[in-house]
Amino acid sequence: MPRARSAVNIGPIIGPMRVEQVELFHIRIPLVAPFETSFGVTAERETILARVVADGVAGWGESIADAAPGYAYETVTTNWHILSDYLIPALFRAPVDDPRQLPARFEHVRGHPMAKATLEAAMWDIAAQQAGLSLRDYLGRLTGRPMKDRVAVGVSIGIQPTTEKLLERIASFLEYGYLRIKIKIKPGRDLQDARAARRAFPDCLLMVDANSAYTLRDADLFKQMDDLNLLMIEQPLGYDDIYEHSQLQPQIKTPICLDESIHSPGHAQLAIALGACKIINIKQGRVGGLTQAIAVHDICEARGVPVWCGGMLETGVGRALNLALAALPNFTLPSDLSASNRYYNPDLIDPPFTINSDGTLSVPTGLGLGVNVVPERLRRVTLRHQIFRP
Ligand code: OSB
Ligand code: MG
Repeated sequence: MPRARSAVNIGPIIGPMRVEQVELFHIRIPLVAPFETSFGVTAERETILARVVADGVAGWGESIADAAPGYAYETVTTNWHILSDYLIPALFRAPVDDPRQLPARFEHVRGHPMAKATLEAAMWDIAAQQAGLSLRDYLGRLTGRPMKDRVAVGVSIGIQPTTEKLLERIASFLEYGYLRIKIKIKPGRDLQDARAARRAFPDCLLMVDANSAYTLRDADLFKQMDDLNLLMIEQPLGYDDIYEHSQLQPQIKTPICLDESIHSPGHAQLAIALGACKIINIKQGRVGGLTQAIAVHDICEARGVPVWCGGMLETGVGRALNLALAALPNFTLPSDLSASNRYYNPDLIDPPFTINSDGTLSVPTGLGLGVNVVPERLRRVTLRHQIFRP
Protein backbone atom coordinates (compact mmCIF):
# COMPACT_ATOMS: atom_id res chain seq x y z
CA MET A 1 0.00 0.00 0.00
CA PRO A 2 1.34 3.44 -0.86
CA ARG A 3 1.82 5.65 2.18
CA ALA A 4 -1.09 8.08 2.49
CA ARG A 5 -0.18 11.73 2.30
CA SER A 6 -2.24 13.31 5.05
CA ALA A 7 -1.16 14.14 8.60
CA VAL A 8 0.55 17.48 8.60
CA ASN A 9 3.20 18.66 10.97
CA ILE A 10 4.68 22.04 10.19
CA GLY A 11 8.45 22.00 9.82
CA PRO A 12 10.73 24.73 8.54
CA ILE A 13 9.52 26.22 5.26
CA ILE A 14 12.92 25.92 3.64
CA GLY A 15 15.61 23.53 4.74
CA PRO A 16 18.55 21.74 3.12
CA MET A 17 17.65 18.64 1.13
CA ARG A 18 20.42 16.03 0.94
CA VAL A 19 19.69 13.82 -2.03
CA GLU A 20 20.41 10.16 -1.28
CA GLN A 21 19.01 8.43 -4.31
CA VAL A 22 17.39 9.06 -7.67
CA GLU A 23 15.45 6.47 -9.64
CA LEU A 24 14.45 6.88 -13.27
CA PHE A 25 11.58 4.97 -14.84
CA HIS A 26 11.13 4.93 -18.61
CA ILE A 27 7.42 4.25 -18.93
CA ARG A 28 5.01 3.48 -21.76
CA ILE A 29 1.35 3.71 -20.84
CA PRO A 30 -1.58 3.23 -23.23
CA LEU A 31 -3.91 6.18 -23.89
CA VAL A 32 -7.65 5.47 -23.78
CA ALA A 33 -7.79 6.73 -27.39
CA PRO A 34 -5.12 7.85 -29.90
CA PHE A 35 -4.34 11.59 -29.84
CA GLU A 36 -3.61 13.30 -33.19
CA THR A 37 -1.95 16.69 -33.61
CA SER A 38 -0.47 18.42 -36.65
CA PHE A 39 2.86 16.74 -35.80
CA GLY A 40 1.66 13.14 -35.42
CA VAL A 41 -0.47 10.51 -33.70
CA THR A 42 0.20 9.07 -30.22
CA ALA A 43 -1.51 5.88 -29.04
CA GLU A 44 0.72 5.32 -26.02
CA ARG A 45 2.40 7.92 -23.88
CA GLU A 46 6.08 7.28 -23.41
CA THR A 47 8.03 9.34 -20.89
CA ILE A 48 10.24 9.33 -17.79
CA LEU A 49 9.29 9.45 -14.13
CA ALA A 50 11.90 10.39 -11.53
CA ARG A 51 11.68 9.35 -7.89
CA VAL A 52 14.10 11.28 -5.69
CA VAL A 53 14.82 10.53 -2.02
CA ALA A 54 16.27 13.25 0.21
CA ASP A 55 16.58 12.84 3.99
CA GLY A 56 14.25 9.87 3.82
CA VAL A 57 11.47 11.74 1.98
CA ALA A 58 10.51 10.61 -1.54
CA GLY A 59 9.36 13.01 -4.24
CA TRP A 60 8.13 12.41 -7.79
CA GLY A 61 8.63 14.23 -11.07
CA GLU A 62 7.31 13.48 -14.54
CA SER A 63 9.00 14.55 -17.76
CA ILE A 64 6.87 16.09 -20.50
CA ALA A 65 9.20 14.65 -23.17
CA ASP A 66 7.84 12.03 -25.51
CA ALA A 67 9.45 9.19 -27.48
CA ALA A 68 9.73 11.32 -30.64
CA PRO A 69 10.95 14.93 -31.13
CA GLY A 70 7.61 16.02 -32.71
CA TYR A 71 6.61 18.74 -30.24
CA ALA A 72 10.15 19.72 -29.19
CA TYR A 73 13.69 18.43 -29.66
CA GLU A 74 13.83 16.59 -26.35
CA THR A 75 12.94 12.90 -26.23
CA VAL A 76 12.91 10.14 -23.64
CA THR A 77 16.39 9.16 -24.82
CA THR A 78 17.89 12.67 -24.65
CA ASN A 79 16.28 13.16 -21.22
CA TRP A 80 17.76 9.91 -19.94
CA HIS A 81 21.20 10.97 -21.15
CA ILE A 82 21.04 14.51 -19.75
CA LEU A 83 19.57 13.35 -16.45
CA SER A 84 21.97 10.48 -15.82
CA ASP A 85 25.16 12.13 -17.11
CA TYR A 86 24.68 15.74 -15.95
CA LEU A 87 21.66 16.66 -13.86
CA ILE A 88 21.58 13.81 -11.33
CA PRO A 89 25.34 14.23 -10.60
CA ALA A 90 24.69 17.97 -10.11
CA LEU A 91 21.94 17.16 -7.62
CA PHE A 92 24.31 14.88 -5.66
CA ARG A 93 27.07 17.51 -5.60
CA ALA A 94 25.72 19.47 -2.61
CA PRO A 95 22.51 19.79 -0.57
CA VAL A 96 19.74 21.87 -2.13
CA ASP A 97 18.71 24.63 0.26
CA ASP A 98 15.72 25.81 -1.73
CA PRO A 99 14.09 24.34 -4.88
CA ARG A 100 14.31 27.81 -6.44
CA GLN A 101 18.10 27.32 -6.63
CA LEU A 102 17.77 24.50 -9.12
CA PRO A 103 17.76 26.55 -12.35
CA ALA A 104 21.20 27.91 -11.31
CA ARG A 105 22.39 24.43 -10.25
CA PHE A 106 21.54 23.16 -13.75
CA GLU A 107 22.83 26.20 -15.64
CA HIS A 108 25.92 24.41 -16.94
CA VAL A 109 23.58 22.40 -19.16
CA ARG A 110 22.26 24.53 -22.00
CA GLY A 111 18.70 23.85 -23.07
CA HIS A 112 17.02 20.53 -22.15
CA PRO A 113 14.30 22.25 -20.11
CA MET A 114 12.16 19.11 -19.87
CA ALA A 115 14.97 17.07 -18.32
CA LYS A 116 15.68 19.84 -15.78
CA ALA A 117 12.01 20.26 -14.90
CA THR A 118 11.65 16.54 -14.14
CA LEU A 119 14.14 16.67 -11.26
CA GLU A 120 13.00 20.09 -10.10
CA ALA A 121 9.45 18.75 -9.78
CA ALA A 122 10.56 15.91 -7.50
CA MET A 123 12.53 18.38 -5.36
CA TRP A 124 9.48 20.65 -4.98
CA ASP A 125 7.46 17.63 -3.89
CA ILE A 126 10.11 16.84 -1.24
CA ALA A 127 10.44 20.45 -0.07
CA ALA A 128 6.69 20.83 0.43
CA GLN A 129 6.49 17.51 2.30
CA GLN A 130 9.38 18.53 4.56
CA ALA A 131 7.52 21.76 5.33
CA GLY A 132 4.38 19.76 6.18
CA LEU A 133 2.39 21.43 3.40
CA SER A 134 0.66 20.63 0.13
CA LEU A 135 2.64 21.91 -2.84
CA ARG A 136 -0.14 24.42 -3.45
CA ASP A 137 0.16 25.85 0.07
CA TYR A 138 3.95 25.71 -0.13
CA LEU A 139 3.91 27.78 -3.32
CA GLY A 140 1.46 30.15 -1.66
CA ARG A 141 3.81 30.58 1.30
CA LEU A 142 6.90 31.13 -0.85
CA THR A 143 5.25 33.54 -3.28
CA GLY A 144 2.95 35.25 -0.79
CA ARG A 145 0.13 34.90 -3.30
CA PRO A 146 -3.49 33.77 -2.74
CA MET A 147 -3.87 30.28 -4.23
CA LYS A 148 -7.04 28.82 -5.76
CA ASP A 149 -8.65 25.64 -4.38
CA ARG A 150 -10.02 24.64 -7.76
CA VAL A 151 -8.82 25.19 -11.30
CA ALA A 152 -11.16 25.72 -14.27
CA VAL A 153 -10.48 23.10 -16.91
CA GLY A 154 -10.91 22.67 -20.64
CA VAL A 155 -10.25 19.70 -22.87
CA SER A 156 -7.91 19.34 -25.82
CA ILE A 157 -9.41 17.28 -28.64
CA GLY A 158 -7.10 15.68 -31.18
CA ILE A 159 -7.80 15.74 -34.91
CA GLN A 160 -10.69 13.35 -35.57
CA PRO A 161 -11.24 11.08 -38.61
CA THR A 162 -14.21 13.25 -39.71
CA THR A 163 -15.86 16.56 -38.81
CA GLU A 164 -18.98 14.64 -37.69
CA LYS A 165 -16.89 12.62 -35.25
CA LEU A 166 -15.34 15.85 -33.95
CA LEU A 167 -18.80 17.29 -33.22
CA GLU A 168 -19.73 14.13 -31.32
CA ARG A 169 -16.57 14.35 -29.24
CA ILE A 170 -17.21 18.02 -28.42
CA ALA A 171 -20.80 17.26 -27.38
CA SER A 172 -19.71 14.49 -25.03
CA PHE A 173 -16.94 16.55 -23.40
CA LEU A 174 -19.31 19.50 -22.86
CA GLU A 175 -21.79 17.09 -21.38
CA TYR A 176 -19.06 15.74 -19.10
CA GLY A 177 -18.47 19.25 -17.74
CA TYR A 178 -15.39 20.71 -19.47
CA LEU A 179 -15.62 24.50 -19.59
CA ARG A 180 -13.64 25.08 -22.78
CA ILE A 181 -13.06 23.12 -25.97
CA LYS A 182 -9.75 23.19 -27.81
CA ILE A 183 -9.56 21.54 -31.19
CA LYS A 184 -6.34 20.61 -32.89
CA ILE A 185 -6.02 21.84 -36.48
CA LYS A 186 -3.69 21.15 -39.40
CA PRO A 187 -3.72 22.25 -43.06
CA GLY A 188 -6.80 20.74 -44.68
CA ARG A 189 -8.52 20.24 -41.32
CA ASP A 190 -8.89 23.78 -40.05
CA LEU A 191 -11.53 26.31 -41.08
CA GLN A 192 -14.12 23.70 -41.94
CA ASP A 193 -13.76 21.96 -38.56
CA ALA A 194 -13.68 25.23 -36.63
CA ARG A 195 -16.76 26.57 -38.47
CA ALA A 196 -18.69 23.35 -37.93
CA ALA A 197 -17.80 23.38 -34.23
CA ARG A 198 -18.90 27.00 -33.83
CA ARG A 199 -22.14 26.42 -35.73
CA ALA A 200 -23.02 23.38 -33.61
CA PHE A 201 -21.96 24.98 -30.29
CA PRO A 202 -22.60 28.73 -30.65
CA ASP A 203 -22.00 29.59 -26.99
CA CYS A 204 -19.09 27.41 -25.95
CA LEU A 205 -15.59 28.69 -25.19
CA LEU A 206 -13.80 27.44 -28.28
CA MET A 207 -10.19 27.68 -29.43
CA VAL A 208 -7.85 26.04 -31.93
CA ASP A 209 -4.26 24.79 -31.58
CA ALA A 210 -2.16 24.54 -34.76
CA ASN A 211 1.07 23.29 -33.16
CA SER A 212 3.11 25.37 -35.61
CA ALA A 213 1.60 23.93 -38.80
CA TYR A 214 1.33 27.26 -40.70
CA THR A 215 3.36 30.20 -42.02
CA LEU A 216 2.68 33.90 -42.45
CA ARG A 217 1.44 33.13 -45.97
CA ASP A 218 -1.61 31.58 -44.26
CA ALA A 219 -2.60 34.92 -42.66
CA ASP A 220 -5.89 34.92 -44.66
CA LEU A 221 -6.95 31.66 -43.06
CA PHE A 222 -6.57 33.19 -39.59
CA LYS A 223 -8.39 36.36 -40.67
CA GLN A 224 -11.33 34.17 -41.65
CA MET A 225 -11.27 32.63 -38.20
CA ASP A 226 -11.96 36.08 -36.75
CA ASP A 227 -15.67 35.50 -37.54
CA LEU A 228 -15.83 32.48 -35.23
CA ASN A 229 -15.46 34.25 -31.89
CA LEU A 230 -12.61 31.98 -30.83
CA LEU A 231 -11.12 32.44 -27.39
CA MET A 232 -7.64 32.25 -28.95
CA ILE A 233 -5.52 30.68 -31.68
CA GLU A 234 -2.66 28.69 -30.16
CA GLN A 235 0.80 28.56 -31.79
CA PRO A 236 -0.17 29.05 -35.44
CA LEU A 237 3.38 29.68 -36.78
CA GLY A 238 6.92 28.35 -36.33
CA TYR A 239 7.76 26.40 -33.17
CA ASP A 240 10.77 28.65 -32.56
CA ASP A 241 9.29 31.86 -33.93
CA ILE A 242 8.30 35.03 -32.14
CA TYR A 243 8.84 37.65 -34.86
CA GLU A 244 6.38 36.30 -37.44
CA HIS A 245 3.73 35.90 -34.74
CA SER A 246 4.25 39.62 -34.04
CA GLN A 247 3.47 40.24 -37.71
CA LEU A 248 0.35 38.08 -37.65
CA GLN A 249 -1.23 39.31 -34.38
CA PRO A 250 -1.97 42.89 -35.62
CA GLN A 251 -3.69 41.46 -38.71
CA ILE A 252 -6.28 39.53 -36.69
CA LYS A 253 -8.68 40.28 -33.83
CA THR A 254 -8.50 36.85 -32.21
CA PRO A 255 -5.79 36.67 -29.53
CA ILE A 256 -2.76 34.57 -30.37
CA CYS A 257 -1.54 32.30 -27.57
CA LEU A 258 2.05 31.07 -27.67
CA ASP A 259 3.00 27.57 -26.53
CA GLU A 260 6.02 26.00 -28.33
CA SER A 261 7.90 29.33 -28.75
CA ILE A 262 8.16 30.22 -25.06
CA HIS A 263 11.06 28.55 -23.21
CA SER A 264 12.00 31.16 -20.63
CA PRO A 265 10.91 34.32 -18.83
CA GLY A 266 12.96 36.24 -21.44
CA HIS A 267 10.96 34.73 -24.28
CA ALA A 268 7.75 35.77 -22.54
CA GLN A 269 9.06 39.33 -22.18
CA LEU A 270 10.12 39.44 -25.82
CA ALA A 271 6.85 38.02 -27.14
CA ILE A 272 4.77 40.47 -25.12
CA ALA A 273 7.00 43.45 -26.00
CA LEU A 274 6.75 42.62 -29.72
CA GLY A 275 2.99 42.09 -29.56
CA ALA A 276 3.41 38.51 -30.76
CA CYS A 277 0.67 37.19 -28.47
CA LYS A 278 -1.98 38.26 -25.98
CA ILE A 279 -2.04 35.04 -23.96
CA ILE A 280 0.61 32.53 -22.91
CA ASN A 281 0.23 28.78 -22.32
CA ILE A 282 2.57 27.80 -19.48
CA LYS A 283 3.98 24.26 -19.39
CA GLN A 284 6.46 23.98 -16.56
CA GLY A 285 8.42 21.34 -18.46
CA ARG A 286 8.80 23.56 -21.53
CA VAL A 287 10.27 26.46 -19.53
CA GLY A 288 12.73 24.38 -17.48
CA GLY A 289 10.76 23.81 -14.29
CA LEU A 290 8.39 25.25 -11.74
CA THR A 291 10.66 28.14 -10.71
CA GLN A 292 10.83 29.47 -14.27
CA ALA A 293 7.13 28.77 -14.78
CA ILE A 294 6.32 31.01 -11.81
CA ALA A 295 8.62 33.70 -13.26
CA VAL A 296 6.74 33.53 -16.59
CA HIS A 297 3.44 33.75 -14.69
CA ASP A 298 4.64 36.87 -12.84
CA ILE A 299 5.92 38.61 -15.99
CA CYS A 300 2.64 37.99 -17.77
CA GLU A 301 0.63 39.18 -14.78
CA ALA A 302 2.63 42.43 -14.55
CA ARG A 303 1.89 43.11 -18.22
CA GLY A 304 -1.81 42.21 -18.11
CA VAL A 305 -1.37 39.01 -20.11
CA PRO A 306 -3.52 36.12 -18.84
CA VAL A 307 -2.06 32.61 -18.72
CA TRP A 308 -3.37 29.05 -18.52
CA CYS A 309 -1.69 25.74 -17.86
CA GLY A 310 -0.93 23.60 -20.88
CA GLY A 311 -0.74 19.82 -20.76
CA MET A 312 1.36 17.09 -22.33
CA LEU A 313 -0.89 14.08 -21.68
CA GLU A 314 0.57 13.81 -18.18
CA THR A 315 -0.20 10.95 -15.83
CA GLY A 316 -1.51 11.92 -12.41
CA VAL A 317 2.03 12.74 -11.24
CA GLY A 318 2.51 15.58 -13.73
CA ARG A 319 -1.13 16.59 -13.46
CA ALA A 320 -0.82 17.11 -9.69
CA LEU A 321 2.15 19.45 -10.21
CA ASN A 322 0.29 21.35 -12.94
CA LEU A 323 -2.70 21.82 -10.63
CA ALA A 324 -0.55 23.35 -7.89
CA LEU A 325 1.00 25.73 -10.43
CA ALA A 326 -2.36 26.63 -11.98
CA ALA A 327 -3.61 27.63 -8.50
CA LEU A 328 -1.59 30.87 -8.89
CA PRO A 329 -3.80 33.92 -9.46
CA ASN A 330 -2.92 34.86 -13.07
CA PHE A 331 -4.07 31.45 -14.34
CA THR A 332 -7.40 33.03 -15.28
CA LEU A 333 -8.28 31.03 -18.41
CA PRO A 334 -9.35 27.36 -18.37
CA SER A 335 -6.33 25.04 -18.40
CA ASP A 336 -5.59 21.85 -20.37
CA LEU A 337 -6.00 19.79 -17.21
CA SER A 338 -8.41 16.94 -17.69
CA ALA A 339 -9.72 14.25 -15.40
CA SER A 340 -7.51 11.14 -15.27
CA ASN A 341 -9.98 9.15 -17.37
CA ARG A 342 -9.58 11.54 -20.33
CA TYR A 343 -6.26 9.82 -21.06
CA TYR A 344 -5.70 6.82 -18.77
CA ASN A 345 -7.66 3.93 -17.37
CA PRO A 346 -6.28 3.38 -14.88
CA ASP A 347 -4.02 6.35 -14.13
CA LEU A 348 -0.74 5.64 -12.30
CA ILE A 349 -2.07 7.37 -9.21
CA ASP A 350 -4.86 6.56 -6.83
CA PRO A 351 -7.37 8.05 -6.36
CA PRO A 352 -7.69 9.44 -9.92
CA PHE A 353 -8.50 13.07 -10.69
CA THR A 354 -12.18 13.65 -11.37
CA ILE A 355 -13.97 16.75 -12.65
CA ASN A 356 -16.20 18.73 -10.26
CA SER A 357 -19.73 19.73 -11.25
CA ASP A 358 -18.54 23.33 -11.76
CA GLY A 359 -16.03 22.32 -14.48
CA THR A 360 -13.00 22.46 -12.22
CA LEU A 361 -10.41 20.07 -10.84
CA SER A 362 -9.63 20.36 -7.13
CA VAL A 363 -6.01 21.11 -6.30
CA PRO A 364 -4.67 18.29 -4.09
CA THR A 365 -4.50 19.13 -0.39
CA GLY A 366 -2.34 16.21 0.79
CA LEU A 367 1.36 16.61 1.52
CA GLY A 368 3.55 17.66 -1.40
CA LEU A 369 2.01 16.69 -4.73
CA GLY A 370 -0.74 15.00 -2.72
CA VAL A 371 -1.01 11.95 -4.97
CA ASN A 372 0.09 8.34 -4.48
CA VAL A 373 1.77 6.37 -7.26
CA VAL A 374 0.47 2.79 -7.28
CA PRO A 375 3.66 0.66 -7.37
CA GLU A 376 2.05 -2.30 -9.17
CA ARG A 377 0.73 -0.05 -11.97
CA LEU A 378 4.09 1.65 -12.35
CA ARG A 379 5.82 -1.73 -12.56
CA ARG A 380 3.50 -2.85 -15.34
CA VAL A 381 4.29 0.17 -17.57
CA THR A 382 8.05 0.44 -16.85
CA LEU A 383 10.37 -0.43 -19.76
CA ARG A 384 13.60 0.54 -18.03
CA HIS A 385 14.50 1.35 -14.43
CA GLN A 386 17.78 2.59 -13.01
CA ILE A 387 18.88 3.60 -9.51
CA PHE A 388 21.51 6.31 -9.01
CA ARG A 389 23.40 6.98 -5.76
CA PRO A 390 26.07 9.56 -4.93
O1 OSB B 1 0.18 21.62 -27.94
O2 OSB B 1 -0.83 21.68 -26.10
C1 OSB B 1 -0.25 21.03 -26.97
C2 OSB B 1 -0.47 17.30 -26.16
C3 OSB B 1 0.76 16.86 -26.60
C4 OSB B 1 1.62 17.77 -27.18
C5 OSB B 1 1.25 19.12 -27.32
C6 OSB B 1 0.03 19.56 -26.86
C7 OSB B 1 -0.86 18.62 -26.31
C8 OSB B 1 -2.22 18.94 -25.89
C9 OSB B 1 -2.82 18.06 -24.80
O3 OSB B 1 -2.88 19.80 -26.39
C10 OSB B 1 -3.17 18.81 -23.58
C11 OSB B 1 -3.49 17.89 -22.42
O4 OSB B 1 -2.55 17.30 -21.81
O5 OSB B 1 -4.66 17.71 -22.12
MG1 MG C 1 -0.29 23.68 -27.74
